[in-house]
Amino acid sequence: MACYSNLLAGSIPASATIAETIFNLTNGEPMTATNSSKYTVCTICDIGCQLRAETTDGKLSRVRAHDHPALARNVCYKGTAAPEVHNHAERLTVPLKRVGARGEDRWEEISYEQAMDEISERLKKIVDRYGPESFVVSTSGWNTQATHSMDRRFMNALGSPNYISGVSLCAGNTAAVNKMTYGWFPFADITNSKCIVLFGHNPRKHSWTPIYNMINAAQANGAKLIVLDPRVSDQAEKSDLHLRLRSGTDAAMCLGWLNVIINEGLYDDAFVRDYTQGFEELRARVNEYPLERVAQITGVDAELIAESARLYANAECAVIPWTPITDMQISSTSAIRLHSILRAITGNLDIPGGEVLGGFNPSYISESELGNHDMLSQEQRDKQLGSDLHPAYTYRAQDKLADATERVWGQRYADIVMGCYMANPSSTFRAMATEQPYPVKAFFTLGNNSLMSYPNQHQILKGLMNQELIVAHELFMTPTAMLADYVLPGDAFSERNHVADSWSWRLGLTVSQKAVEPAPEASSTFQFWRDLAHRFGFAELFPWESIEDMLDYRLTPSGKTFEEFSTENFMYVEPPEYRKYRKTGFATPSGKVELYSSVLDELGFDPLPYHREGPAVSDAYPYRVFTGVREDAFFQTGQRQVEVLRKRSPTPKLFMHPTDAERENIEDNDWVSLQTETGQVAAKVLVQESMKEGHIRVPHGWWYPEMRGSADLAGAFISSDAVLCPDSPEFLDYEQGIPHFKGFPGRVVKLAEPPVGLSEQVLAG
Ligand SMILES: Nc1nc2c(c(=O)[nH]1)N[C@H]1C(S)=C(S)[C@@H](COP(=O)(O)OP(=O)(O)OC[C@H]3O[C@@H](n4cnc5c(=O)[nH]c(N)nc54)[C@H](O)[C@@H]3O)O[C@H]1N2
Ligand SMILES: Nc1nc2c(c(=O)[nH]1)N[C@H]1C(S)=C(S)[C@@H](COP(=O)(O)OP(=O)(O)OC[C@H]3O[C@@H](n4cnc5c(=O)[nH]c(N)nc54)[C@H](O)[C@@H]3O)O[C@H]1N2
Ligand code: SF4
Ligand SMILES: [Mo]
Repeated sequence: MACYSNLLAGSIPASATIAETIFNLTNGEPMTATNSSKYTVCTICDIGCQLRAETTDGKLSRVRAHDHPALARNVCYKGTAAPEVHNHAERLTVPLKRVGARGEDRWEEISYEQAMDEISERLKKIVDRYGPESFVVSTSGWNTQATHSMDRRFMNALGSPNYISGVSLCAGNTAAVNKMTYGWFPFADITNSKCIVLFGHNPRKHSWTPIYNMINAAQANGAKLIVLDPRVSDQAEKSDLHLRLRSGTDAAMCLGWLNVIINEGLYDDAFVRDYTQGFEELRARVNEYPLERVAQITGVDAELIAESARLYANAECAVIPWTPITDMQISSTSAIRLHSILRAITGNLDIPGGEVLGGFNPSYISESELGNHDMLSQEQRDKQLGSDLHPAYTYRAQDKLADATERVWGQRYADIVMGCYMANPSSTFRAMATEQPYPVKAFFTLGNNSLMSYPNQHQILKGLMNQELIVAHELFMTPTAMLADYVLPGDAFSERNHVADSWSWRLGLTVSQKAVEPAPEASSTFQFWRDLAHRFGFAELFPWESIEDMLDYRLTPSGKTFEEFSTENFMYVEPPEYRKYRKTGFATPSGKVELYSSVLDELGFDPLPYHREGPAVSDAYPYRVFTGVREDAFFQTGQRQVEVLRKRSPTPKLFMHPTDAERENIEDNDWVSLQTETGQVAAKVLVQESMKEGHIRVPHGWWYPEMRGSADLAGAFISSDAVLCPDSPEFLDYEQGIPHFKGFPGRVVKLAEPPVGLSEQVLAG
């Protein structure tokens, strides 16, 4: 069973025998879906469980767990709430055109055709006047899934390099940085691993459920669990070793581990000799981080650091699964590189129970290929915002990997998790606000609540207010959509066909079948880009009439149409192949694992990883604040209007340690204002022993849909973490320009009264 859940959740099983068994199970086995029950990939969160969707009278009526026993536990209560989300009374169904001032939230209803004609005319004028680089697209792509890189294809045909995404704070930027070390972004084979290391990452029953199930399965098979988290998180509670490091010190911790592993000779000698470059330089760097220094930086006992490093390095096979915690801190590039280096020198790359380098799926045309990145000229690439200062995930850095990517993976572009050729969001919003280094005047946001999903919300607002055209493609009227000129209603996952390939991260194709019809004037993001492209004269590049045509095209290498594919398989998994690098080398300029990064070196950055301390706490701002600790009831900024979910979590909560609360004279349930140099937000306090002293957690993504009409942008500035997070240079990681969300200085002030206008439900929550 463990192996099934592993494979079917998208990873690769340990033995070919098991793989083949499941391969045979899932291929050629007729599906049992009927007209009233379809296999559908849930996109309420971004882990993509395949579920069953049932319909009644043309409406989604029930979503339940998979009928395949191996998948039956991959479901959470957000997924089963899909009917409440998709049939919600506030779902957008008709295109809206702004009639009031920007942000005033007054609209007229228009047809899809009129909206597309007007959007296209207005965008053409902006591009004629300011150049194609004045056009920005922001999307996370998880939820709109049917984009298929059509956004990049359109932008590249037009000549705009300015694509930004929430994945710049998630797996997208991790993918880009991983490529610098070994040319791909691996997916951890957790289930078959003997040691799992979670740097903050905290999957639970209702948060990234398949990963939670994989960890449980591995632990049941005797795997050890090491958790590094300032808090006693759910995963920390069931760990073998818990290291309560100070937030924002993950890179230092990894350097400490490497110090132990290298100096005690716990690395894989032969692998290091044959497949890496820069080991001696790495050794010298690591020796700058003796355990006493690391203990001082991280606040963790030196002996515990050593013990955990040994446990990891001595395990027969071990994984450090992707974590967003190192995506969002000041030493992000170094921390991500350090994870890669640890995986490599301990011999865990591309082995069963280790970190699998999947490569492109040979049965499916990749988004990287569909993006048509070659169409974008060098002149336009050079204008990509932020690439001058922070190039790591921009074309400027990633193009240096193109030859190697082609040599090993057969294609020049590997846009894994859509995160490898992005502009820098902070630079982009600054350009939108200030028109420096050039004017940016059109902003399209699709399936992304941009206002609240990057740092420095005040600057984002300024940038949005300075636009001549904003288009939002959404299921609901969000604070970002309220700032738009046009709001287009999107279809939801139960309303479209799709084949999910996990954005080239994992080797597996998962069918998602349309169960119900979308509203007549709603569109998929595929349709949106296709229809816009046709109005721009790019019809030849967008020859598909429908998503199904596009899926037929993408499935060409499999020899099947979408219809055939989706009736024959609910899932298709490539048979595993390990240690492919023995034949091909790694997709880096040297062909080796680059412990010393030639790409960073060429770009003028430190080619070796290091720890950089974030801005220090002070008397004025005495706490280390981190954002996050995902809430079970919601995905990111979403679902606050869905009653069945909202009642599980009605109110934003700020966590404090009892000692800190006592010092501040604050009690459980008090309303407080959390303040930084950039802004302030309000939340209710939850005093928790499990918090680390001196640390404060602010939740992500809170706004109040119920305040629409009574508060500006439905209360988007009352409790949103993005208001607090600065993006001035001292808060940005050098190489990527990633903001420091894990340990920025802040203070707490008790409020005499809660913020005005909050509902009874929020006040009581
Ligand atoms: N300040 C701050 N910013 C962050 C983070 C943070 O912790 N703090 N976290 C970062 C991380 S880890 C991530 S993954 C990103 C996530 O960023 P996003 O993926 O943008 O996440 P959401 O906030 O859920 O916004 C998604 C929006 O898409 C809409 N939507 C859902 N399904 C569909 C659909 O099928 N079609 C269309 N058109 N719209 C749809 C939802 O209504 C919602 O408003 O944010 C990042 N940004
Ligand atoms: N229900 C639900 N599930 C979700 C999501 C959701 O919104 N809701 N979002 C999904 C997405 S897009 C993502 S990216 C993931 C994120 O989910 P996780 O990876 O679990 O991240 P968080 O829950 O934000 O934080 C996890 C832990 O990091 C710890 N932490 C804080 N600062 C630091 C630090 O500096 N170092 C270390 N080592 N630990 C630190 C916190 O104490 C917390 O326990 O969850 C996914 N799953
Ligand atoms: S974990 Fe829950 S919300 Fe996420 S994809 Fe699975 S069922 Fe959907
Ligand atoms: Mo994320």
